[in-house]
Amino acid sequence: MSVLKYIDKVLKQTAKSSPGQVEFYQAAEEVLHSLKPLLERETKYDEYNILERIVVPERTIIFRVSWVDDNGIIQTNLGYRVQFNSAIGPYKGGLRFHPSVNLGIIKFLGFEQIFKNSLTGLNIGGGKGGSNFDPKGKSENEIMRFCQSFMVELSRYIGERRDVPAGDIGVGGRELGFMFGQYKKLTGTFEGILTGKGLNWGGSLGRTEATGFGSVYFAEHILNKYGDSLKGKTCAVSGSGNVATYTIQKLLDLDALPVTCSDSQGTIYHKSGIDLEALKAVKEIGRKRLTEYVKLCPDAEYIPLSKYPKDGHVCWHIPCDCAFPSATQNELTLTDAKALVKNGCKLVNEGANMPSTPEAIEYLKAHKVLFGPAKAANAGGVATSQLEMSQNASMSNWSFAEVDAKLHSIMKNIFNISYETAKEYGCDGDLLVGANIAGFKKVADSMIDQGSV
Ligand code: NDP
Ligand code: 2IT
Repeated sequence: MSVLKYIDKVLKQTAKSSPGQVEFYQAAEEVLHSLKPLLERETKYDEYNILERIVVPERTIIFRVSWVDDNGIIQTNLGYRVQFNSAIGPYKGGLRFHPSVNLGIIKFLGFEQIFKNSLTGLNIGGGKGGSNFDPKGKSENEIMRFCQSFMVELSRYIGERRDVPAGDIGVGGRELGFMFGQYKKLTGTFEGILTGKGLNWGGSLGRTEATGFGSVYFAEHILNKYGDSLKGKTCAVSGSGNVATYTIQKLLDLDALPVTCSDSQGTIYHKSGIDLEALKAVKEIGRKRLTEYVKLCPDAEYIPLSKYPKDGHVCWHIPCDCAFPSATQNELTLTDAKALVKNGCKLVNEGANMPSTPEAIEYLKAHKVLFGPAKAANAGGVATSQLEMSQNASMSNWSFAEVDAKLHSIMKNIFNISYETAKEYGCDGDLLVGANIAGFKKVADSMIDQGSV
């Protein structure tokens, strides 16, 4: 069977067995198509039915989460944990709490996580979980009760050598604390079953900053390869959560000029540069909307959703040299890619998971915009989670400088392996293909070694 026929056969089976899971199908289609140069050279993946196996999670857990709101009413949400692939290590990946969460979204994230985790060079398998619970507008006590209820079920399936969840959209230090406390109460043990923990109770210095910092280190490696750097570059950033905030912080450290950030209601355009302290005061500390930012920085502009271009995100229509989508999936569309190209953007570096649509990626590629694919560019977060696991296992605490140095070296390795693999397979400069092939090979070869499991 030709390679294309093999890929199409598996994608057809995937569509049939995962009806309506559009984000998962999108992720699978991208990965499988990008493996073409590898599959043309190596027939073993076909012989061992690796593609058929790798698109199916090893285990999918869906559970009810009932919790009591502040009015004494019992509310019900759905909880998920998809344990996708454990060929190279225990399942590892975040938990997302957002009303849009469904099985297809968790499967897309878990599937991406397999290859991302492999790229870090560390021994971590791929998993993801979450809930359609909406933390917005909930009191602290409601969030605590939800997290406790969620952990009652999740606790049956996790373990420091089994499955180690972390944060993602809507899940940060506060939520992880409530979940960790509940796990401890349920089991009577103090174990590193989550990462992103507080510094007083087993967390690692540098984990909070890691995804954003790592994303910027990755972007800097790309630019350096082409004889350029971030210094002096105007940068558009979307999102204003964990990844966006620390992307902005590192861009400022490197003398770049981040001029935007956004939340689900609107975008800030601050031409003289985002004020990091104001952003943290509003979002990280205050947990408020970005409309508050302009009260602290009156020279900044707030652009509400109603003024966004049709099918687009206004962030990408503001002239920039480099774009850092750091909010959510499919937030950078073809319309946006066209605006970026028109305004002379040189680099798109994906801090979020799958933020660019396939059409946008194709357009950026055709117009020679440098591209840092999500699996590589945002892998610094999960890599630092593994550093947290290492510290927990050895009962030690590393300094911020030590963790940051390791993060630097991991991001450099991820860039090198993505770049070199692309070259080896005749796709010079295509980091997306390079990252997908490099991430896949290690997992697929391990699956072959481990037999028909
Ligand atoms: P946060 O919850 O801290 O922040 C998310 C940000 O994105 C918020 O500004 C939020 O706005 C915005 N956002 C979320 N959903 C939507 C949506 N549907 N439409 C528009 N805006 C939206 O999450 P993180 O910063 O942790 O995660 C951001 C991205 O990075 C996600 O794709 C995540 O999967 C990815 N990622 C995260 C890692 C981590 O370590 N945290 C590691 C690797 C990737 P609002 O507050 O209005 O909802
Ligand atoms: O998408 C991701 O890589 C994360 N949300 C972080 C996962 C982790 O285990 O730190």
